[in-house]
Amino acid sequence: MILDTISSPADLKELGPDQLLLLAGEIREFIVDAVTRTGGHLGSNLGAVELTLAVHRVFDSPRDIILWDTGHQAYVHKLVTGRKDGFATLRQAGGLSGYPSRKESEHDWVENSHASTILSYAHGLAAAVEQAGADRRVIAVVGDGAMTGGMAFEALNNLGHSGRRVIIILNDNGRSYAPTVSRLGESLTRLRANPSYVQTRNWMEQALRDLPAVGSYAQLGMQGLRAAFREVLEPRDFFEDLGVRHIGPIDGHDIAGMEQALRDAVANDGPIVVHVLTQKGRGYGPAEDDEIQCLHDLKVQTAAPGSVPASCTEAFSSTLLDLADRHPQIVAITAAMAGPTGLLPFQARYPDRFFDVGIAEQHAVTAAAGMAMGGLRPVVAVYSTFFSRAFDQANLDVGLHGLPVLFALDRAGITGDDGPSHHGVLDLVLTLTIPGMTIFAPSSAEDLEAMLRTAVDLDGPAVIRWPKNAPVAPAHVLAELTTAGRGLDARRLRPAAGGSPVSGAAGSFRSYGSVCILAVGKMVAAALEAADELTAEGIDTTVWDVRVVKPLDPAMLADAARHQLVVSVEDGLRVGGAGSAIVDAIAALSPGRQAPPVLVLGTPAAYIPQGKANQLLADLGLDGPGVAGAVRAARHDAVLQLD
Ligand SMILES: Cc1ncc(C[n+]2csc(CCOP(=O)(O)OP(=O)(O)O)c2C)c(N)n1
Repeated sequence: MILDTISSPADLKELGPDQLLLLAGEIREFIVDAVTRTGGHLGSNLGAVELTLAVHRVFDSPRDIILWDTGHQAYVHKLVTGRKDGFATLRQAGGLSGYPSRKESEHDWVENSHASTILSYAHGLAAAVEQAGADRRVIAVVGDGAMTGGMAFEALNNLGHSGRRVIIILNDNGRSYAPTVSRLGESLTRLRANPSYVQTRNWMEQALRDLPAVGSYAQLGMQGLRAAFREVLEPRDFFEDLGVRHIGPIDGHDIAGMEQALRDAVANDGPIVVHVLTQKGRGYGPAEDDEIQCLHDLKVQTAAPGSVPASCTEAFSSTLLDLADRHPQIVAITAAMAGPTGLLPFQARYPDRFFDVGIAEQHAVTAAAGMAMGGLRPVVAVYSTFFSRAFDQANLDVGLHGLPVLFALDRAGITGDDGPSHHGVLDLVLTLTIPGMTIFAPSSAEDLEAMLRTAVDLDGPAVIRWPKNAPVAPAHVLAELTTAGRGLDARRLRPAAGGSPVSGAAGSFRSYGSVCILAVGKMVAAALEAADELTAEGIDTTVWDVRVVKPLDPAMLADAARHQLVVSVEDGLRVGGAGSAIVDAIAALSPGRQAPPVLVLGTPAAYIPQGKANQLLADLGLDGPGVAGAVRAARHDAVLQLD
């Protein structure tokens, strides 16, 4: 296998065209095999094989700086920079990252995964290279999907203005997760659909080059001719208008052609876009046949026993559709993630009430504010991790106006394989600071449904945040859900509603047994497990499903305050999250009286690595045994203080 002989980019430079062709095939086979085992971004990497080989043959990494937007398409880059053996551990705990990673390789510059940032990094690095007077190129590979993000446009504008020497490779496959939402993309698609275009264009360019250039008038004339030609055949050149040169489009699976274009680009003194057309999922039948997503990513079943994978997304999807049937004002907004957020059925039934805004979370939120001002009821469906991007918009554009925008945050909490930048641990902290925000955290898919029905009738902004894999609701909770919604109430699970105090003198302060656990969302399952352990040890334990993090249910707070120790547990940042709000609320409940201590359990202010979500939660002490252990230790201290 040629692939076995490649341990660094230098090895690629020795290969002839036939060997490169064979190598591209081997790489595809290797990636399909590896990703089928571990899960990961399949379609994007299969489309970027030749592109990556060409880049590494023309440039000299790491002296030349090669950057990848989003970073999900960098598997081939990893393979040719000496990391082939690590692919068995791709996205596993302690294994190869699914994105570029500085600690893995000197060829990786950016720890990424959030889209549309790379042109800004490139601008910064090019400025530093320039100041150092170094002879290094900066190359940024960006997809047409990532090009729809605001930061990409901001950076392009700045690059065009500053004239920094950055080679931008626009990897245009017409897709992000779904077909890319962009007029720029549409005109590119028109070009792609015309097979004779590239040929005609090359022929014209050659003819223009062959014209004898006599003096500056002839040169000017040639430029004019070129411009006129472009007007006829190409879309209005957006990039050139910004001051960024644009060459292409060229065939992104033709290594030699790409190499030539990249060498031409090196000669350019300023920012330049080399526009390449690629086919997402290329060379793998199932990906090529997946018309919408081209197997953008591949999932491997990771749900823990007793949980229902993606059941929350499905509950959101079907309930929203049901609500939309009855409320014509409901509209749904996604930032390029209609499939993963469960909005495809909504899009199919209500195409006019569905908005895919591109990878543009900030724009999505302020657009939702505008829609709400106009009388619509927007539901913004994004992953928790991407919501952070739009905090300012949620706070000032939605919150300050008190607008009824509903944020539906999927993949909240510890997510797992995608690593530090994908964990949804900030949403509670962020949304808790927005005045007037109602915050729901369902502990089951069934409760998510009930909450969604409540939330769409609220007057102001609201958020519902849920994990990828939610536990199945306990039978008695299920029965309750089918009979009545709970509005904004919390739910006491142990002792069950209507049950009597566990121990202590009725009516007195702290009369309800020793420990009260207030659990948020998915953490309800861990709290119940901990309560089983503690009760078996003779520690009376009350458990509440908080359900609504803001406003907190006064009945739950009053009940909690009667215990010796209150414990809050959430799968989000400990500092400033639901637990902090509970500490404040319990202290405010009993002015003048000694409030019970509150033990706040949550994730640390740290970049949490990749791994299986449940294992990571256990490592953080956020599973049943972890919560029980923390309660034992804290109760010991509390009892010492209180007795
Ligand atoms: C800010 C942000 N929002 C959403 C995503 C989820 N996401 C990951 S890859 C991707 C599509 C990227 O499309 P493109 O840049 O065209 O690359 P391709 O996979 O098509 O090569 C999206 C939306 C993200 N990574 N970052």
